[in-house]
Amino acid sequence: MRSWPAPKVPGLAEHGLPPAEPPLRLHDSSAGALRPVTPGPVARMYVCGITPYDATHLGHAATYLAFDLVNRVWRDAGHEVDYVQNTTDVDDPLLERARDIGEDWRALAAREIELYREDMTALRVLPPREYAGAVESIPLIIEFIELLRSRGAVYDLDGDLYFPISADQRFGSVSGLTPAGMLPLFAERGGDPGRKGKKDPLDALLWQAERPGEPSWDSPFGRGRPGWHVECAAISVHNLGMSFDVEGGGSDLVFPHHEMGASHAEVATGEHPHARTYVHAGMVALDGEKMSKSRGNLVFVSGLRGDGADPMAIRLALLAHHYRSDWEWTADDLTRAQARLARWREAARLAGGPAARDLVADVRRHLADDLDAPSALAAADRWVDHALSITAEDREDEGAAPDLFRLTVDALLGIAL
Ligand code: 5CA
Ligand code: ZN
Repeated sequence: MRSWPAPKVPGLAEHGLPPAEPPLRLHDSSAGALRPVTPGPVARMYVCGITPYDATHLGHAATYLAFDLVNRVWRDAGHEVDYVQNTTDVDDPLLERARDIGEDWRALAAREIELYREDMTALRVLPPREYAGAVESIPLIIEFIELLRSRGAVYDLDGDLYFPISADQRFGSVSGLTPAGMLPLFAERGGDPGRKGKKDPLDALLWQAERPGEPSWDSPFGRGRPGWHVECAAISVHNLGMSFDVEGGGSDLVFPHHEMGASHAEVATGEHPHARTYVHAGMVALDGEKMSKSRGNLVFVSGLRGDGADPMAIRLALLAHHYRSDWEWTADDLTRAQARLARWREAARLAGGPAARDLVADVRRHLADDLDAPSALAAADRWVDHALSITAEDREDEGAAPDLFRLTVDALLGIAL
């Protein structure tokens, strides 16, 4: 599926700066600790994309910005980045919404994906190399289920196919949860623990037999459509292989989605691990509740843009919160970001300014420390405060510094001034 246009990323090394250091460390959900990520020349990342039944809200945007920082830090360190993202363009909530509003589910998905592309472009998020829709991936998902079947890891329940978690000795290693901790989350997040006839309540649906009035595709196991977890397992392994560097998404995906995906992928390929690091962004809330399409308490990126907000201010507002924290959006977030953006622009327009080499090192150091964007923004604020406080004469001593400031916040933070 078509991705979106890439913003230019200036190379800091081309401007005579030393290579990036230190290496990136990220919080790995499976280890429950910070771990260095150590990619080869090509860093590989899979991030779970939207279910396109409603527009991109600020929670989605915050999550995609976190992984955009990973992408930028890796590029700055000289890696090529192979980034893959999916979009869940057939799923229960999408079909339900399409029915509710009397629109064809394909038209609804296409419209929302287009709006998402526009939002990502406006926020200057680097596009994935492969933007994979679930529908267009059905042949490779079927192949993947066949692979699981050849390993004896599929059983039939009234025409639906299930994955027995007993096939995976490592099941639970991504989330670190006990079965008692898993069950309520499984029920809450699309699972069917109560279905009669399952071997284990936590077994995951791989293929759902055709239901009247719902879309379905031919397969060796009859007409139907794939389950959710197997889509991301198949798309990630097909495009990136096993042991890719980072699998990412919001913290609501740790269990069951990333646990099941890893389990499917490891049993299907006989290799371990699915991803070397599992990275999860915190949840953005509004009015005390997690922002979610099903709750309807949403602030949309497109809504703010429509009201005239500068996308760079939206980006700064989101980056002002650490990606792993759960936080609540308020109108103040945008007001503060607009003021910050105005000051940064003012400093970037000055002829001359204080040396910015230390700033580059500070921003790199903060981002390498589990993407500490709030501290990186504070370091840029200090440079700006100083630039705006010194005399024109002093500024002239350092002719090229505002350019370096501008390049740094562009390359590493994605902020175009
Ligand atoms: N299509 C699936 C992933 S395969 C999905 O979860 N779609 S989604 O539209 O519900 O969410 C898209 C991404 O945004 C996911 O990574 C999800 O974890 C993240 N996300 C959803 N709600 C929030 C929120 N309130 N705050 C932060 N991130 C969120
Ligand atoms: Zn996913």
